[in-house]
Amino acid sequence: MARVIEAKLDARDVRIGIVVSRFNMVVTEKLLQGALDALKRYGGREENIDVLRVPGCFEIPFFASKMAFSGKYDALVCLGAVIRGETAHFEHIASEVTRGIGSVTRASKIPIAFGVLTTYNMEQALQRAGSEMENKGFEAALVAIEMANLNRTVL
Ligand code: INI
Repeated sequence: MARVIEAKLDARDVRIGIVVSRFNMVVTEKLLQGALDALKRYGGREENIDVLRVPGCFEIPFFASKMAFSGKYDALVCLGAVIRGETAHFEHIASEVTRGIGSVTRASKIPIAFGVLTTYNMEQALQRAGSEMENKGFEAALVAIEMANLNRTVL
């Protein structure tokens, strides 16, 4: 039989850092609420959860890096909303935050769940910031819990 390695969705003993951007706050606060709901639902304890707010998505990788290398967290959740404007600006922000978070998770070996929305308009963003599984913050927090536990296994 093949050995199957899976982790439980149990946040009781998991230290989570959340980096959330304030830009498009009407969306990102809902993502944050979703993430906190998921952590609570799966047993996460308030004293094990830190939330750090940054101005915009471009600033997320900087603090994600500091948190990831601090040794204080088992996993991070990055939350933000990049919404298309009139110019190509949003493409630069979207690619930089994605690339930045990817490099931080690989370099630090701390799992990071990517809860950054990239949408063409506010309506699409709000649709993805609803309740439970329709909330990308909720989904990202579940990924962080699973990855934190998986990271404690044999590998
Ligand atoms: N930041 C976002 O988080 N979302 C956006 O949609 C966005 N757009 O499109 O401009 C955005 N810009 C700000 C950026 O993240 C930085 O905060 C800013 O450039 C200062 O460094």
